[in-house]
Amino acid sequence: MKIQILTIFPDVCKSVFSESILMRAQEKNLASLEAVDLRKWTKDRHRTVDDAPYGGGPGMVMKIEPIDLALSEMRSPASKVILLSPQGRQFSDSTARELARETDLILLCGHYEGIDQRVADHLVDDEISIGDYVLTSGVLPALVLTDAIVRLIPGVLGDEESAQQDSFSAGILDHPHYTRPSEYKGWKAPDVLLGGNHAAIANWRREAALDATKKRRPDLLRP
Ligand code: 9D3
Repeated sequence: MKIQILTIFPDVCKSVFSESILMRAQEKNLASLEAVDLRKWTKDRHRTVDDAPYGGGPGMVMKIEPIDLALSEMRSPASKVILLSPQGRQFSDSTARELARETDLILLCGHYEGIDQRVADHLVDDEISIGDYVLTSGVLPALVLTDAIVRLIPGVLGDEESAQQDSFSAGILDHPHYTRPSEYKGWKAPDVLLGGNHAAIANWRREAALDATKKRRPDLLRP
């Protein structure tokens, strides 16, 4: 799986790519992660990627030309190009699973007030948002997609972690977790977890997960 993030903030991506599970996935050759600087395809002295909006109004709009040149050079026949934008369909666990089946993703990040509409209309295959809140750019959403997708690639997580993965996508919240000490400032871990009765522990976890879901995310129980 190759993921390229096209952005004016490549260093933000590089720092995320170089830690923890994303780093490990690259070392194991399970993922190739690349941060690509959009300014590479500018021709003027100021490396301009934006301009004032036609029709007037505040803010700046990203120009189509550097994006078109970049995508022409970056894309292969297998590439799927995704624009991160507040107007996109909302990202979810099922979108992550769908995208994890691709081999070549190009994630295009918007900055400023928006992107020339002709980019969405003619140059990309899909348009995705990560939720209804306003961020300053599409770079964090691109990293959110990358993180959610890469952890689904077989072999990226250890066996223990991937079992966890199943229970999370089962549409219910995880059960609470505890570790030593069994009592801290008078706050106790549940006794049942300290005994060795594995059937009782499994029952407690199932009930606790269901209780947490009913209380905090009842929407997950009736879809
Ligand atoms: C005034 C209208 N704004 C749209 C809600 C303009 C605007 C704000 C912020 C345009 C772009 C942005 C930057 N955000 C993204 O590019 C973005 C985003 C987001 O802000 N929230 C959730 N998902 C995403 S994906 C890309």
